[in-house]
Amino acid sequence: MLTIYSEQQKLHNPAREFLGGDLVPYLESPKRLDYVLEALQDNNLGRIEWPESFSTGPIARVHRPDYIEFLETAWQRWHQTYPESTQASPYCFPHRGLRHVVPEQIEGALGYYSMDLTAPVVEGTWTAIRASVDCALTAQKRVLDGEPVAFALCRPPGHHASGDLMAGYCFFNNAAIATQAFLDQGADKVAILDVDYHHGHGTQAIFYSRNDVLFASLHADPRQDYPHYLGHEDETGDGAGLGFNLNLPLPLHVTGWAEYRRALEVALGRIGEFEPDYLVVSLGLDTYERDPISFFNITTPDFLELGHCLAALKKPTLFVLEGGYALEVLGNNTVAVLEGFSAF
Ligand code: OKP
Ligand code: ZN
Repeated sequence: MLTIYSEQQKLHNPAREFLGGDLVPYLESPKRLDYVLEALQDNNLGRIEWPESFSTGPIARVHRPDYIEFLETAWQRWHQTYPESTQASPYCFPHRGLRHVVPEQIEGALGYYSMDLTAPVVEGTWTAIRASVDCALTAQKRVLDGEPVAFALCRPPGHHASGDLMAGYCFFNNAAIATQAFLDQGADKVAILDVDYHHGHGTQAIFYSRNDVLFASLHADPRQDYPHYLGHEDETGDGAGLGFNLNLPLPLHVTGWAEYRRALEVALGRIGEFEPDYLVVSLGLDTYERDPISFFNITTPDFLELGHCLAALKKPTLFVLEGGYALEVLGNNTVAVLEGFSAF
């Protein structure tokens, strides 16, 4: 399987994140890429190529121009205000009853463009998030040009980023940008299947009133885990998009492969019925039984099975990496899905 990867993605390297009331080492670390690369190479999964560089044009199809400009300049503005600081984080948000106007000052602007504290901006963030989008768009282009399947080895991930909000380690929504690129280049319908443990609420929000994109997601019940405020079963789409959003929230601790597989069949059935031209998979490996921040019980052999199930759709498929934080097995779990897909 063709993989697209850029080393520049490692430049986003925050030291810490806020978790459980403390600052802890940043879980979404550049090392994730090394583990996946190593496993791809050890298992001879196929060619690994660098991405082409794209302009911000395809990003602007999904994200607001002021949000893109904010991300480009945020580090420099923060650095002028706090020269000693190594990462920019908001501390204050335009919550209920407050004005939704972008403040002039950087901290206020950071809060305006952030849903939470888990997407800090550092010196290398802009370069890395552009490279991550480049990986997704290059892999998308290869699939459009006839490659039956490609893997975008993206980092930072993207599925929590909406049109103008960063959240959950995500800045630009790689999967959404690639999906929109398929549509802009002639596709009529694209299905996104999000198998990350966390609900891809950014992707959902981006396509919520559209019927040319079906968004289907299997994830931890938002009543029990992040992103907490979106991802419920009754969110089925809006306007023309009604019926084109499928959420399958699953309970923590008791969800193993048998339960997961049943929900997966529902999602695959709906995708089959939708008859998409392309399938985009938001591939999170944090459903893994020993993931440090997640509570499903999916094993490495289950991931192989997941790959098989996805291949049964028989659609040109773009895999985009999202989460997965059990570092030592992240590579093997990723390879399991991709091998399961190819072996079908
Ligand atoms: C990003 B991706 C819950 C902490 C949640 C943020 C998780 C972001 C996940 N106790 N922290 O979907 O893997
Ligand atoms: Zn996740």
